[in-house]
Amino acid sequence: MARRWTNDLTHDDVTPRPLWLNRRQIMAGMGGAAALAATGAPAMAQGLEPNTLEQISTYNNYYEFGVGKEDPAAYASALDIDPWTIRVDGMVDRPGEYALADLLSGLQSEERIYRFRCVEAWSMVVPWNGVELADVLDKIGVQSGARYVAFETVVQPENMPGVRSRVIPFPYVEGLRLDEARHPLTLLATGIYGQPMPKQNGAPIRLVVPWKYGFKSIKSIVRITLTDQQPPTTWNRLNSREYGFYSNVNPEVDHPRWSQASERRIGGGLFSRRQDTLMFNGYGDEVASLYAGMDLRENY
Ligand SMILES: Nc1nc2c(c(=O)[nH]1)N[C@H]1C(S)=C(S)[C@@H](COP(=O)(O)O)O[C@H]1N2
Ligand SMILES: [Mo]
Repeated sequence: MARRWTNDLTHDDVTPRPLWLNRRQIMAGMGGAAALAATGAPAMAQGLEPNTLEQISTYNNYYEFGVGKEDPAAYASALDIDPWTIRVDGMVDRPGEYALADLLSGLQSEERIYRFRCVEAWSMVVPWNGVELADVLDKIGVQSGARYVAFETVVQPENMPGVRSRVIPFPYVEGLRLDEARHPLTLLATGIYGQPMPKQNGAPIRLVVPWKYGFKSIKSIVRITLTDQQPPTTWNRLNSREYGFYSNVNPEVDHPRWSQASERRIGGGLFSRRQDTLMFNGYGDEVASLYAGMDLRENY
């Protein structure tokens, strides 16, 4: 079993009770926009209050269904997820076509409340359910020369309007260095709020790498490949100057077209202040050592 990571965000602790009370009391004592502006800021600055399932499943990026934030919720119901098979290949001891249930059988399911930061500078907090990717890697048996894990999303042209109109090249592909993939924070998520993953969020199984920009968290995975070469990734292929392989959340390295120093919290309300973006999205204590000695500006 992988080394377990102890969640710092739980349903009881995400927003410390005194903060909640304080915010409510302040809200009660003030009116309208001024109250929201004044009180939204300190509570939201914590960045730890989970978004609602409604918010998480109606504002999405899933280009296979279109480029609009509302397209996935509108069209993803057509995604065919039963049966679901994942092809495991490359430098592994036990390659093959795995039924999803077989790949996950015997693995410990976890709930993880993570910050989620899109490269477009919006963010949410999502309570995921899933397994540690490390446990899946142990199950398939990573061979000694492997250094990277590559992932691929399903392509169902008949069900995916964005694929039919070729808004970007498909299949969507992503990858992690093996030590990133093995990190206990890295999940293969199968649900949100204890419910099966909504199709628009990447049913039936998607990656979640909370210290990286959201596009690394590839949806609806049908292939996992172990390799000794850094694998191509969709956004890096499209624009390597704007989207690097690592794409760690970093408020000090701006996107060429916008600042990454702050973010808009989805559901924060019309008058809420933008919140500061945290180094490694707030997971620096856990993951900074993975990048020791690396120039994070070069390796964006
Ligand atoms: N296959 C696939 N995976 C994808 C994307 C996509 O377009 N296609 N978008 C990425 C981007 S840019 C983000 S921000 C997240 C959004 O995940 P969410 O809709 O669950 O919030 O999914 C990522 N994974
Ligand atoms: Mo994103």
